[in-house]
Amino acid sequence: MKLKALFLAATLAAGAMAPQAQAADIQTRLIRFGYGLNQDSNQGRAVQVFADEVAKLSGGKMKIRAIGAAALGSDIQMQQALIGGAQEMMVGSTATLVGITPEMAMWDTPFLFNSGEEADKILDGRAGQMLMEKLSDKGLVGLVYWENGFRNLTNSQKPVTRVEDFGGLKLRVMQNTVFLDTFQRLGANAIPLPFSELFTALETKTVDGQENPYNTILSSKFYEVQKYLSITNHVYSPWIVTASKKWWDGLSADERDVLLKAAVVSRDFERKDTRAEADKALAQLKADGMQINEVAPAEIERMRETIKPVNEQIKQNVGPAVWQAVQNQLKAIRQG
Ligand code: TF8
Repeated sequence: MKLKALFLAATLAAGAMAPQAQAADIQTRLIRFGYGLNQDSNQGRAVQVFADEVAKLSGGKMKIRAIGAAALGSDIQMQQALIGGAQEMMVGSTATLVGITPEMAMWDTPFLFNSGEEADKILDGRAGQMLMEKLSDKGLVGLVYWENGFRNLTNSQKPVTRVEDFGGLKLRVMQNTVFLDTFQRLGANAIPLPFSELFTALETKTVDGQENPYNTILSSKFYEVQKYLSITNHVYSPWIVTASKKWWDGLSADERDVLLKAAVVSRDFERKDTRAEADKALAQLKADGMQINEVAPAEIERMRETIKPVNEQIKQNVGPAVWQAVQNQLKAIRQG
């Protein structure tokens, strides 16, 4: 009887002194997490949520050092740092991964998704996970997709209302052959540039325009250097949270678990936050002086037709199996 009570007391005491995080195999770690947008952006806010969640789940042992505004380099530079093991984590566009993992071009397919919810299902489902796993041969680990969002066109020259209006526009595109091909087919003079050089390029008129979701046009202050915003919603861009595989392979199962769980929390926050902000951002951009036009459905249809051949290039990049899997899954979703 006495022994049993003693045992119980000892167990309780040990329990009180050893919360989950301390019992788990977790080391003190400093994790550099880079991103390209400003701290005051949907990307910056979600990185902070991730950092807080990692701290909470690891009992304060794993510390995320969030470094925004491309202070660690452009998406492509950060990817190389992750592959080499010089940086632990980042979030950036899937489009900038296409040079490393051609299958990622799937998400650059113009007009692929009709809504964010549709994108969530495909990205979080089998196809999205399949493509994420392709990164591991290349030295990267994909954790979750976040929403960058539907992309719209801005420029300093004129409202774009018809396909012909792309003619002669010097348009910055992401560093990716699919985007280059898409905008060349529309007649633009497409110039690939890292995002980190974009504001200056717009300001100095090295380029006339660019395309990004409302959230980014707002958080990167493009309205200061761009007069016209033409609503095209021509493609949905995901962001992807990645880790250096070299580094990841040295983590314990418990540490990986912390990061994966926190990544899911950040994803759910980020999508909600981004969608809520997108709804308000358009009005804000108007208030900031942008001239906004919605491209008519018939003209969107002409855009769609003009860039259809791009799909052939994407199919080649991703392989017929992935392409078909995504199309089938989409069909199933749309049939409810
Ligand atoms: C772009 C993307 C950017 C992202 C960001 C820097 O236009 O849309 O928002 O790459 O992570 O480059």
